[in-house]
Amino acid sequence: MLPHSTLQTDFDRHAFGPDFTWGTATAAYQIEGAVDRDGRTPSVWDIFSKQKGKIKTGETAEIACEFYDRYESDLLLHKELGFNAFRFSLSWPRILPDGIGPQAGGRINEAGIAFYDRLIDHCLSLGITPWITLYHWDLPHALEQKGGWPNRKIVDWFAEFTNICTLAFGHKVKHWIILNEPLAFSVLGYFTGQHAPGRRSFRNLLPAIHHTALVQAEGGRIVRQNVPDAHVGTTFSCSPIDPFTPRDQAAATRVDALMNRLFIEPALGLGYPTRELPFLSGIAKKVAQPGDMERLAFDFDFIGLQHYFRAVVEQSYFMPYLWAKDVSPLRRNVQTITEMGWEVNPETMYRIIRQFGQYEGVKQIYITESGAAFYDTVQQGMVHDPARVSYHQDYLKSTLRAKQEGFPVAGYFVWTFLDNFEWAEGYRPRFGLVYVDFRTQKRIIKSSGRWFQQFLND
Ligand code: GCO
Repeated sequence: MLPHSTLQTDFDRHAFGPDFTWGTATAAYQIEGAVDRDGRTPSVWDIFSKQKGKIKTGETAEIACEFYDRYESDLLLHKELGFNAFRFSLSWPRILPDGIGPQAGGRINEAGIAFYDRLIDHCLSLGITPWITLYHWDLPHALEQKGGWPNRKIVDWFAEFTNICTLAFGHKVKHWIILNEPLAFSVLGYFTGQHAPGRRSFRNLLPAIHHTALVQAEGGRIVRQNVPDAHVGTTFSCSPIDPFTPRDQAAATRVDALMNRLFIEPALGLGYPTRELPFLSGIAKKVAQPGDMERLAFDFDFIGLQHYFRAVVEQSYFMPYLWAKDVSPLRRNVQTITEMGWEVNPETMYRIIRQFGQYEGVKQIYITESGAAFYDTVQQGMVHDPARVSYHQDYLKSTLRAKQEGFPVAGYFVWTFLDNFEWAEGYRPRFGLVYVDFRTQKRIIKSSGRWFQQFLND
């Protein structure tokens, strides 16, 4: 039971309307484990996380939450919390161990298909609607060896993967998300090297961006063709960008173009934001093939916004191409920060919905991720996380404000269900509503999970 005071909000679930989707979001690599079981081959993250110094804690996701074996009991827990939707991703190397599909000479791993089939059936039997993300960063290593995202062939590789997945699951799953945060895997994976595959060169950046944007639209077209009643969208990481001082306005505009506009604008038929980021004109000059610019557009049914923090930037001559850098919350004396060092500022949820909701082509918005990492500890068998309870209450309130002003917000997915492998940060930052003891795999519902349980069952 929670103390009554922490339960108080001046809104209830009904304020969001009867059709609002309440879900949690996860990703295959962060929870499944079983990385070498039943025919799965390594992804770029398996290779990257074993390289010295890439993961801050030196950990890997070989075991993670053992969701591959525990999905049945875990989903029962999910049901108990009251969420009606579960967002998960398909591990490409579990389904296509060679990366490529049969058309290109590769194999389909039936055991991989069977796992997701069981998972989907289990969701459906519990009355939980499955939402599939096709790509949440675990590129098959076999494809990285062929050049990965900078190789134009990725457009065909992804098309075949999408084709196979939609034909296998499209009769049961109607909600499809093409990509998870394209900016993160293209820029962090191929330019800054902080994420897998850890490549760092400007030469790779433009092709990685362009192929990602093409795949985003092509993937949408394939889903719509194979699953005629599909509800198809894609996700974007996003944050309002504020200038540190009035002099930094131009820097903020450039960072906004990179962080918020780079992938949605081509999808909406607006092209890349080359005016603010002239280096992107290299795409049309050197990377794109004839007809590509039209192929970047796709009429998505919805967009997914993944919003966590506010960003403040200043001008900087040391950061090539962008000429701007982040001003950390610590430097700004912001007290409310998470374990990730991110500023908690609920107002920005409203602002980012408004920013994306103003595009004419955006029909529907889901918050496909929002959440906070804190340093959780178990005390007398319980995990009290009042800061996370407040985070979700406040971010939900801000979401509601945007909805009440008429922005078409249709759902909220908490990042995340279970504490899990937080990419280059390892297991230290815990985002879950459910605590995982990674030594014993024991699960404990945190007070934030209990708060949602009461809120959703009200
Ligand atoms: C991302 C991913 C998630 C993260 C989450 C917290 O946005 O990076 O979608 O996999 O774990 O955002 O950082």
